[in-house]
Amino acid sequence: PLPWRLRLGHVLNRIDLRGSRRDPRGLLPRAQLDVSVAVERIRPLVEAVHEHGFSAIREATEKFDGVTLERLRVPAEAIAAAADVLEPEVRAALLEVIKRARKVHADQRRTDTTTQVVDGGTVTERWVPVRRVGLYVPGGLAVYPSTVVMNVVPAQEAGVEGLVVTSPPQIANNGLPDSRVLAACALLGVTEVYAVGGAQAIAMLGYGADGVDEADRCEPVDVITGPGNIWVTAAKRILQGRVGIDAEAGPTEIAILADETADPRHVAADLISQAEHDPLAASVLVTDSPALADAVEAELEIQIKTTKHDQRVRTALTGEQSGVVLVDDLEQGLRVVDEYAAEHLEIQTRDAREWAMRVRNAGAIFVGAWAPVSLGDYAAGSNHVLPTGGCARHSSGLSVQSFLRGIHVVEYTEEALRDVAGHVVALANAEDLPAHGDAVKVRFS
Ligand code: HSO
Ligand code: ZN
Repeated sequence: PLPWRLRLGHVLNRIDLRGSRRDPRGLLPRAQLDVSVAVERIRPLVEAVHEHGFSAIREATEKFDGVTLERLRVPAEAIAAAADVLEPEVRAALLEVIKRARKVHADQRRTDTTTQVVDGGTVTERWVPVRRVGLYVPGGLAVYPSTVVMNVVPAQEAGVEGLVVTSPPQIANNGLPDSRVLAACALLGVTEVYAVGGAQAIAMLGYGADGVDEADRCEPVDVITGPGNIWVTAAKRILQGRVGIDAEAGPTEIAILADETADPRHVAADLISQAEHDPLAASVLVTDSPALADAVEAELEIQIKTTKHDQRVRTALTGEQSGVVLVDDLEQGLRVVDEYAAEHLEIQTRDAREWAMRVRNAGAIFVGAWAPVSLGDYAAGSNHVLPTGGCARHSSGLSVQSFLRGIHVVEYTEEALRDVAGHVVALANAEDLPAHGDAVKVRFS
């Protein structure tokens, strides 16, 4: 371990960047997750599903989920029944969060624009939804009806006609996906649901698969979205190109930029909240206040004692991917959080909004004391499928845009083409592609 990385009896690693003008790159805590190794390990399974369909899916499901699949597709009655047994307070909560998410995502819809390039020449950009989308909803350490909402709502608002959800079968639910996941599908009007998880689910979505009969067939999709474990991510990487995929989702992350005005109880609770997802989850505090760092440490010790998933939380917080980064001032803090490019970034500082507006790299930003990440996980109206592992430097979270393609429609009159013909010919010749120029000239000879 390097000298500036100290544990000192704390829960979190300490990384002291004070007095250092060094580029923070490489000094920040982050798990190294090698998807490429998983890609090679999972490729035979993906190929088996491509070749053998149902029998390969069935075999993998037996092995990984301990469930013998009778059919791929969840019967309509089972989806309806799940909605019937849903606890009233969970139903009310889901309905409210669906409403909020719809409001935000409806505003992301794009209108076609026509640009008059020259007299007689226009380019229209048509925004067209993809035809069919597969949404993966993970099982594993937790089940995620909220993720159903976050995937389905933007796809629906984009105008996608074919929406498929797939989620691992649960032994506890008679080999069907989690009952609350099914209930969320019912509330959203999704009727095509498959009881398949893991890499085999991604392969099924990508290649399509025959089930036990005509009604059990899964047609291939055009886009696959949704988080999953490393095998799911690896399978998505294999299928990419044949289908579109969203940004790769690794273990969840929270970074908090805080000064001495932050409430250590809030900061500690928020760090714990995302650590609860996964022993590999990352919780990072960036602060210019050593006093706050100490107070947060003290709070973590108190709060970990009573949190339900204390094992997981402690493993995540003490892991090398988590830590406190001490900085000289918030300007340096801003450079650090930009370099880190967190999936979730909270700003708990004086003038939080101004700092938030200066951040370049983050999946989503939560401003001030009253916007914890958990609000965004469920009920802010924002999306919680967000880029992790630094992908926020180049990618955005799930949105209506994830399900649209912009198609340029080019319309030129004879005169408008004649006017520009010389330029086309000149460039065609410069690229030694004279037939390109000929295709214009032939129209005027
Ligand atoms: N924090 C997770 C989303 C989630 N949290 C679902 C609770 N349920 C990744 O953004
Ligand atoms: Zn969460």
